[in-house]
Order: sequence, then structure tokens, then C-alpha cells
Amino acid sequence: MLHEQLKPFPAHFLWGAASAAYQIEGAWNEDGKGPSVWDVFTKIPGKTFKGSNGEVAVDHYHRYKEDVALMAQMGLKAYRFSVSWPRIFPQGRGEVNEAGLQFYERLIDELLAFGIEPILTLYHWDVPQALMDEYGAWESRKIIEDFDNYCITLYKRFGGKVKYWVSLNEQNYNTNHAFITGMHPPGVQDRRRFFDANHIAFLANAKAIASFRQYVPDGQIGPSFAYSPAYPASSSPKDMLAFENAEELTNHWWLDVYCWGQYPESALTYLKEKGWAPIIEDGDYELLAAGTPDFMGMNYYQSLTYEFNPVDGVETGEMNTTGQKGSNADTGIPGLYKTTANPNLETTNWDWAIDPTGLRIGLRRMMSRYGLPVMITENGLGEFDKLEADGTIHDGYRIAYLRSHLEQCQQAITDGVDLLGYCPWSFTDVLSWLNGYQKRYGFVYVDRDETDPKELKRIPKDSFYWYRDVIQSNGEEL
Ligand code: BGP
Repeated sequence: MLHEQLKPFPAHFLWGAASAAYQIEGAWNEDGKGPSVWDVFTKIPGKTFKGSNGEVAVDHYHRYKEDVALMAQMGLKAYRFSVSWPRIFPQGRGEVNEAGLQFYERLIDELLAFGIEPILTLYHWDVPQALMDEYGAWESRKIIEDFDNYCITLYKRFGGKVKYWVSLNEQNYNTNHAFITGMHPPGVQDRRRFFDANHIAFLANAKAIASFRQYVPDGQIGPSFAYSPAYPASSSPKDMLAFENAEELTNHWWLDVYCWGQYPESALTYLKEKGWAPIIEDGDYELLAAGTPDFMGMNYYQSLTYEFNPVDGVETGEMNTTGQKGSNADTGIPGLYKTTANPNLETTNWDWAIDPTGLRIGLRRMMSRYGLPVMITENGLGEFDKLEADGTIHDGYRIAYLRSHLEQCQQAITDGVDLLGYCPWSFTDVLSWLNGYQKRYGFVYVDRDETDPKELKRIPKDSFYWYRDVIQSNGEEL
């Protein structure tokens, strides 16, 4: 659709930025916090780039006032952050750690004092290690109640102040690495366990949303999905079918359950044949239907292109975690689909396709199929940045990336998408789970590297000033 005139961004559009506890806070064992699975996993040699971890991260725990002051200087309207579950419940359940709650209370109050809307993510991958040790975390139904209890604790404490909530962050991406590639804790490679853990996570998500209705009736909640809209590599029926398979198993499998409480039929049939289908108990579908979201959070970085994959074809391949362009391998499910490079798109140094139009396509697919408002809870460019001798960072490539994606947001809004906000990843530079500190996303540079935290000085990049002006013009000047 070629629009003659574009609709403006809505008046109360949430111009935001995003982060996650483990990637920014540091203070990993302070004020009563218990260890998360990441505190333990990152210490296993060879798991992360140069052994990097979040013990110090960018020390946001101690510098949150400085960071919020920078957000205010930028004119941010919203800030998406996550709460660390083991900071609130060091053992995952049982006694609550008041000092943990107080940290987030101070952060929320600071944001509100500057008129910045807090968007609180309940879970961004840092499950308490205690629950992993006790019952295997997401592999046991026991987590449904413990997660609900943790969420209710936060609803009760912050529900009066926080109106936008994200339940689970990227359940799809996280479990893919936790149970298929083995690159996230618990480092398993087993499709059966993958689908079972996902089913339990869906139930926990639904239960937490059902409770939300009770405790925060005037708030809005939804999960954030790592959405890579699927493209077919060609119009050959074989590739088209591979693309359909991928869309069904990599997108609808999650989105249908979140939004409709149902699994896509052909995918479920396939999993039953393979012996990979999750165990579904009586009452599960009722719970799923009782916990559907108000909006869908969308984390968009790239589209993915799929082609035919023979039964003896590729499975999981090497992932580029070094920034050496071209080191990423194709992945897939033999007999169903495999990824392939899209020759029409440029890629980043980490081999992620740069595709702003894919964002518009994704927003439209989401609108057409589920009819829910969408919040872009992540979007951004991970790149090497250079701190110049005069203390500046010229990240014109990041401005170009974000601008082109915002242009497509406006196209999508004009197409009829109800877009609540845009929270680029990330506000400051952060620890990238597997890629260390050299893969940077922030508007604010943090001077540290994998081995040396240095002074952790904050320095606004060129993109900081560009985004400030975008916000000031409510997106009229991109
Ligand atoms: C998403 C995560 C974020 C963030 C981002 C960038 O998957 O929700 O936490 O890390 O991706 O990814 P990466 O750091 O791997 O480049």
C-alpha cells in the first residue's frame, strides 16, 4: 500500500527505551539478592564471549539516578526495565527481600518524578538459581505458582504507580537457546523438553495475567515476543511450504497460545508424530484462555528467510557471537525448513539482516491475525562503536537504522496498526548475553569492556541527540 498521506504518531505515543536487569544492574550479590541462573551459568568457562558476565554490568544499581537524569535530558516518555526475581525472592519463593523491592521503588519514583512512564518487565530470563536447583525451574509445573506469587508481590507493591507491564520477555528466544542450542541456562539440547518447558511457561504467563486483572484492574499487560516475520526464499512450492512451516512453528506456536489460548493445529499434529508434543493436562486450555493479554509486546530485530530443508538437512548451526561478519550458519528442522541469507538485505557485523520493511510486515501480520494493540518493546542495532579522542561517538549507522524503522512504524500506523509505543534496545550500552560488551546498542555509551569495568563513564552518542529531537517533534522530524 502506498499512502498519499501518513498519519502522525499518536499524541500520547510512548517514546521509550529498554533494558533488562541482568544486563545493566550489576550488584549481583548485594542487599540480599540471591543468585540467578545467569550468575551461575556465565561462570562456566566458554559460555559467554570472553567470559563476560553481569556481576558489575553497567552498575545501574548504584547509578540509576544518573541514568534517569540522562533519560530526562533526552525527553524520554517511557522506560522499559525488568525486575530481577532473585532480588525480590532470593530463594525464588518464601521470604520476600524488602531491600530488593525498595530498589525498584526508588527507580520507579525517580522515573515518575521526571514524568517518565515505567514499563515493568516481570521476567527477563534471570530465574532464581534456587528454583533451578530445586525443581528445574521452567521444567516443573511448580514454577507456575511461584511465578504467580512473585508477580502478585509486585502488583501489590507497584500496581498503583506502574500501568504498563510486560509478563515474559522473549519466551521463544530464551527457551530456544535454553533447550535447543544449549547456549542459555540450563544448556540443554532436547526438543521434547523444549516444548514441555514452553507449555509450562505459557501456563505461568496466563496465570500471572489472570492475577493481574485482580490486582491492577486499570493496567495493561502483555508478553514480549521475539518476532522475526518469516519470508520464503523463493516462490517454489517447496520453499513456500518451508516458509509456512516456519511461520507456524516459530511464530504462531507462541502468538496463538498467548492471544487465543490454542496451539496451531498442523504444528501440534507434527509434534505429536515426532513425540515432541507437550503434556497437556485437564484445565490447561481453560487457564490459557483466562490469561490473554491486553497488548502484544514485539521485539523486532530482523526478518528471517526460509527454504526447503531435506530430511537429512541442517539442524542448529554456529552462531556469530564475535562480530565477525559471515560466521553465522543456517539453522532449521530437517524435513521442515531452514534459514538462508536474504540476498536483498544488508546485514550487521553479527549477521542480522537489516529490514525495516519487515517491521511493517510484522506489525500488519500481528494486527490482522490477533487484532491487539502492539508495543514495540525492543528494536535496535548492535554494532561496534568508537569512542573518539575528543570523547564523542558518531553512530550515524544507528541513527539510520532507527530512523528507517520508525518510518515503517508510521507506515504501519497509517495501515491501521494500533501502536502504543516504541522502546528501542537499549538506553545505555548493556551486557549482551552471549556477545560481551563490544556489541553495543545504547543511546548512551558506557566506557567499559569485557575485562575492565574502567570508570563506567556515561557518554551520550550522536543517536542520543537525534532521538531527543524525534521525541520533541513527536516523530514529525525523523
Ligand atoms: C533480545 C533480548 C535482549 C537483548 C537483545 C539484543 O533478544 O531480549 O535482552 O539482548 O535481544 O540481543 P543481543 O544482545 O544478543 O545482540
